[in-house]
Amino acid sequence: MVSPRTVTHLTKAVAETTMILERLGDWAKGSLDSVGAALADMSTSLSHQRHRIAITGLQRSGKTVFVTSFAHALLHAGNAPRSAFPFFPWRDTVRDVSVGEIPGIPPFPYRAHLDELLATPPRWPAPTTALAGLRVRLRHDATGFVGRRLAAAATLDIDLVDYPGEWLLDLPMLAQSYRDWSLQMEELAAGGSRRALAAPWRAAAASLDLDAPEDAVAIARIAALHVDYLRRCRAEKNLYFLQPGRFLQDDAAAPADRALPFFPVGRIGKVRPGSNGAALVRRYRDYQRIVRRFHAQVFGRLRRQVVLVDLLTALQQGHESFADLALAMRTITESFEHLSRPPVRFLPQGRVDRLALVATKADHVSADQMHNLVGLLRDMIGEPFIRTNARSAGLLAVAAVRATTEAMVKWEGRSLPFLTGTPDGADEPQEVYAGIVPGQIPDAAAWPDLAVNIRTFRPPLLPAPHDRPLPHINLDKVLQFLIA
Ligand SMILES: Nc1nc2c(ncn2[C@@H]2O[C@H](COP(=O)(O)OP(=O)(O)O)[C@@H](O)[C@H]2O)c(=O)[nH]1
Ligand SMILES: [Mg+2]
Repeated sequence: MVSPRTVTHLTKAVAETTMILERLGDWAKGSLDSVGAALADMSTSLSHQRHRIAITGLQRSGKTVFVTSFAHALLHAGNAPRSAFPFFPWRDTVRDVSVGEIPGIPPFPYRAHLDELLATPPRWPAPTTALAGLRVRLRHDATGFVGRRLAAAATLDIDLVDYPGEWLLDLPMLAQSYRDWSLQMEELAAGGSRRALAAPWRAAAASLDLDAPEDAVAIARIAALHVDYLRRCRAEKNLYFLQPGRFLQDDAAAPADRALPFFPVGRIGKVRPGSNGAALVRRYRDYQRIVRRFHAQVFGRLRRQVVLVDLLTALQQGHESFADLALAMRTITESFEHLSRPPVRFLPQGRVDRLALVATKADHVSADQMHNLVGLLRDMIGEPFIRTNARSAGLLAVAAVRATTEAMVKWEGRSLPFLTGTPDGADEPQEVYAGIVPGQIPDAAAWPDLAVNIRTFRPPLLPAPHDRPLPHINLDKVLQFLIA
């Protein structure tokens, strides 16, 4: 006979074990290996097809807003007037559309983000840094010969996966030794506004005895100064080329993919076992292993990718910020080139079928500036890259959520396209002239004369529930490029 007390006891033990297992599951979920396993599953059939689209870009480039608006548009485009989302090839056949999770991938909180955009007053979604995904499932009417052959449920999944572009920024580290990487970082830290911000960690690193026995506390202290430097470069100077990217957003990684911190020391030579120098080299190699895992498990498995770039903010910040963004974007596009021709022997060969390069927040300028905005993006990415990838790479200017409207206003005898929107921090809509976007990267001397005036706006006030695509610019063209 089992006593009731034993039963209670056992039930409790089972419940606790289940909880621990669930927690372990959460812990593993989202690690690069488990995401890789989930992405590897591309099982489809004649009546069930799937497009998987990755959305990436540096922090604040607009990924969360893009995925939210894109998913919302897919949900509602079928019933909305054609003008709300002109390219939507399933308009006439779609029966129902739903949003769900991608098994094995941390869920993208679509509902919460949409609620923020549709709140009164509306808010931009809270910043996020982790990899997340969602599945939009479209079911089609089985009409016509093909439809009948495909049985009742012809299903199309459009999987959207949002991952940090900072992870791409780290890829060149795979081809660099700790010493080469350190020398490059020190050179970068010696110029421009980085110089002053770098002084504390550089002084501390200079006094570290590389041959002394490993002192984890001393290394942690200098590493903290170095991360502080990276943070300030981004927050205070709007710089973008910041490595190691993961140190700026450690919360984005599952515990399995977290690395012990390190920092550059270019004077490193032959290291003595058990020394500070050996610890730095070891930590760098461990970090490389995580980057390689990201490459093999995530990056290399995503055949259709969208890279978002917030050119306009960098343009407004000025020459140094823009040049740094250009450096970061070249690095990111190179990683796509290297996917098919790996520069390092141990990287598996991958392939991107389609790559959309998107200048975001296009509603910050007037429509007549779109052409220049795309020109600027083209100049930044580099003509050789675009030529060699011409079939698969496309350039677009997009606003995932359009926060402004446009009207011609007479000003000093001229008629100019003004934007109307509620600037951040203001309560009432205002008219703003955003000026002229240069069609290519301006020469150093031309920067002071740039006639561009980029403001940030609150999201548009929209009635909720909103059963049609949110106002946007060219969002449907991204879909067209990726699937047509
Ligand atoms: N006007 C406008 N602002 C946008 C748009 N997309 C993003 N933003 C702004 O850029 C910020 C960062 O966007 P978010 O999607 O969170 O970037 P993420 O870090 O790449 O996910 C938002 O909080 C908005 O202020 C857009 O389409 N139009
Ligand atoms: Mg985000």
